[in-house]
Amino acid sequence: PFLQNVFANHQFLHSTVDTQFIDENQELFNLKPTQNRAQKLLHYLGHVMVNGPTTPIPVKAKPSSTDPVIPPVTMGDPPVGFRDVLLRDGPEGFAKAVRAHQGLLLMDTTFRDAHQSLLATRVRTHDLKMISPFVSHSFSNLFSLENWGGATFDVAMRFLSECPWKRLQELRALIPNVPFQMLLRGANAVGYTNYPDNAVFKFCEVAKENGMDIFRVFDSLNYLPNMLLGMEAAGAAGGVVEAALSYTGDVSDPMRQKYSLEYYVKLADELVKAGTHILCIKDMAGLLKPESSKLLISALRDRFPDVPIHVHTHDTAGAGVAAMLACAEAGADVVDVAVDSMAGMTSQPSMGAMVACAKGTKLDTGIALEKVFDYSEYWEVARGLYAPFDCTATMKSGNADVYENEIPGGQYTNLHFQAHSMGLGNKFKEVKKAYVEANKLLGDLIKVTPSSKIVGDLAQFMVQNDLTRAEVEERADELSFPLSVVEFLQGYVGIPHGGFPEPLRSKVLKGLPRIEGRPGASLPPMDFKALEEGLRAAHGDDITPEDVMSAAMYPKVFQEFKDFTVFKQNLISFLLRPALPLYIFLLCPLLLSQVELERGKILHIKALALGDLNKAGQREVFFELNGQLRSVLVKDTV
Ligand code: 3PY
Ligand code: ZN
Repeated sequence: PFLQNVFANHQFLHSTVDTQFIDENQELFNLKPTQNRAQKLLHYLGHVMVNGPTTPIPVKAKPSSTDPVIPPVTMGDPPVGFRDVLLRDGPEGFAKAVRAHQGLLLMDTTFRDAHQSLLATRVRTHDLKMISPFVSHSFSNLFSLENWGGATFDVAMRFLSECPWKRLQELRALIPNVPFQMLLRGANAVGYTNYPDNAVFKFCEVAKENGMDIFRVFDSLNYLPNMLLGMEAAGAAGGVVEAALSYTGDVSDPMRQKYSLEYYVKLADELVKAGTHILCIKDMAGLLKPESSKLLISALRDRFPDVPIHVHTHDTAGAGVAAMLACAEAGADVVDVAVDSMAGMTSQPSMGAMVACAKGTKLDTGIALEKVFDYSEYWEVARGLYAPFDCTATMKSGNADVYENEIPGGQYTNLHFQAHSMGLGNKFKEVKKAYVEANKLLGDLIKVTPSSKIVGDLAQFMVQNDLTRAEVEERADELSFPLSVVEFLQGYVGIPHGGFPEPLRSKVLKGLPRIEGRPGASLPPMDFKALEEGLRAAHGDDITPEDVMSAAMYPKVFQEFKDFTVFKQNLISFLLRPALPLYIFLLCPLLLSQVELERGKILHIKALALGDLNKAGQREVFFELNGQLRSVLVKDTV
């Protein structure tokens, strides 16, 4: 780049110069990696051409070619909603209004958990935006719309080339009246591991500034210190704190008493004592049956008459509506649903079914069923655009075996996809059985991101190595366990209820260090100033506080996102139908002619040919870049 700068220099071209010329023209040292970025871009394209789109779970189904129809929206401002109450009366006043509300309130998960569970989190902002005015006008009486957090944060950058913050800002502008809700993984924020405390605080602050209202805070082991940290962070940001007990086991089964009614009530005591505005039961695997719902919710209702209770579930077994009705009858104020065409199976129970079942009773939701039908029709067609990511490509129904294996909704879908994409469709049952055994080995854990992944990793390890639980226990000191399992045993995730499994822990760890107490407490604070400076040096001066938080959560993912964002956004302008999933076009780089890498910097790219597989398992991909032949070597992983 330096020599190119020299040759492009006006003074150099038009006069006789000596070396002083270099001292006088400092811009020659402006070595921003344009070349480098072009090369990275070719690498990226080459990778897509050789290995297909960067997705862990591609299936062969084609996206539908029908665009969804947006139902008509009445003119004018949307009706007043609970967000107006929140803005006027603050979190405490909001909680009071929720508790005083007659009838059942709903949270709609269509914008987050539903597609995280059914469509591998791939729904783009575009499709959310299109239907947002309708949501704002038709469902102003929702308790909230869950539209952020959980896996949506990293997937947006990683697979959709979208800024998650921009999604939040855009949806906020379109839906001013319905509270927004996000899923915060306690001390793990929106990541998979503990962050320094100040990163969690800052994250919540920036989320609140960008329009987030309600923070559902959980910890994957129900480890109280981690939960308290997340609650404090959400509260300090001015958000509504919704502390969530992650539910596992079966409180109605006297044989399963590790996670008993007393256990949950005691934990709820701590969360209420810590000042949660709302108490949530997070049934991430969909294990609540009508009877256990009744027991659990009545116990909590009696104990905390003034605290709103919000219940989350998944419909994996098919009993979701029955369980949520039982919760509502036992005194829950809010339950979670997804619009009909995005509901059922590993997603939430159906909004339409819930609205219809409650209609005319004391639980009446006040939601118009005809509006739900229109909403559902939009999503039925929009869902078709994501067919390659849709779990129904392989999964045909839910399954009551979830009561045994306790696999959370999203993970159930992922494991099913994985078993099928490895040609092990008939092995899913085996994977699920191994999951049960792995859970027992680890001491019967609460299983939700990331503890669910630890159990899943151990299960996969057992299937791959053909190991039984007894064999793992016996040979624990010689086996080479997945890193996630080792780190869990070291204490990096927190301390599980009932402590770590022994002698497994000692056998696996031997001399490895053990974390005492809350893992984040020993992490040094994040230096945001240094982070921001680094980002400015790498990406230019338009780095925002939101970018800094993205990089704080996911440094590498953010870097790649930033390197390619202009390119990929440009790519969108090549889309014939903007509703088509972006990756379809990433598969067709031949469609490209020019790419504006950044404003004014245009690259002309043509994909020429794909070379044969070499001995190292790589292929050479040939391009023409600005008229010059270029090639990149890409590892063929297919
Ligand atoms: C997440 O952490 O993303 C979840 O949805 C957990 O249930
Ligand atoms: Zn969920």
